[in-house]
Amino acid sequence: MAAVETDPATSEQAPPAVLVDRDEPIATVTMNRPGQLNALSNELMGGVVQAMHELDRDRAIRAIVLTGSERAFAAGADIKEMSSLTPIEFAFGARVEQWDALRAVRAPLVAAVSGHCLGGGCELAMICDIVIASETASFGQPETGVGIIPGAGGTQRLVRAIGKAKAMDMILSGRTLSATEAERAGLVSRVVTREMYLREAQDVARAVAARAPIAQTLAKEAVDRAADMGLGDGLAFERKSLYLAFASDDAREGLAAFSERRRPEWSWK
Ligand code: CO8
Repeated sequence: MAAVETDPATSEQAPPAVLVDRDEPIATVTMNRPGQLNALSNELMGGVVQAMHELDRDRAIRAIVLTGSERAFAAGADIKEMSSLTPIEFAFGARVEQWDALRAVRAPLVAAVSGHCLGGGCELAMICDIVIASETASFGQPETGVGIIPGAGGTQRLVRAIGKAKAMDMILSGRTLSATEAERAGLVSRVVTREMYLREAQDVARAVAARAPIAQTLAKEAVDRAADMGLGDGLAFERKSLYLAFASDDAREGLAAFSERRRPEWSWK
């Protein structure tokens, strides 16, 4: 498992904040501050972004799993680090760019969530395309309890995922959702046992990676656009994306392979 290079000034003795394990065609990115429940420090977020972008540019990698530890996917932004920021440093520092950079990742992202998934941790899971949860996972947006509000999509993506009533309850009362509740509400794709959550997420990533990569990228973009567009514009965008997929060599290959009863070979063209 490779460690993402971090600032030598801060990481000489500290273990790497992010680990990357390649097992083509998938890779697993592990947040590695277990003692701090994977609180999202600048270094940790920087490591996640760097790893995601390197993997996203690598055509041998077709899906990425993002995970933490069994006790915590991530317990939110690093409160101790954040408390020393000035508002201007907050607004114009790396943090905002890091979140925008994750949104731009085109490869399918599968979150493997166990334990605490709070604040920025829950927002990170929501940026992923598929969320696999351990039965121990617990989802929350507790930011108002420390005097701030969700700032990486919690007031927007959560409402779209589970609706206003439940989102307001989580954000204003600090209520957490169990994995089963989160699945029922639409925040989580699948719930499995504590022993299986990472393996299940990697199996899902392999299934995603086996399908036509251009079609997967276009499908991901179209689904993401659903949140930004009215139905008419969304349907028009979907149709254009279908035509683009249809123009690919991989579409010819996939359609021929079905008729010829063989496994398709994707060329990414
Ligand atoms: N930040 C920093 N350190 C943390 C965090 C955190 N979010 N969460 C846990 N830790 C640390 C603790 O300080 C403790 O460290 P130490 O042992 O050195 O004191 C260690 O992790 C273990 O934590 P606890 O002892 O508290 O463990 P418990 O099992 O007792 O409690 C909880 C677990 C309930 C998860 C508790 O740690 C907790 O409430 N954590 C904070 C949760 C929270 O409020 N999260 C929201 C943070 S704000 C946010 O995410 C805003 C995102 C905005 C992004 C904007 C981008 C532009």
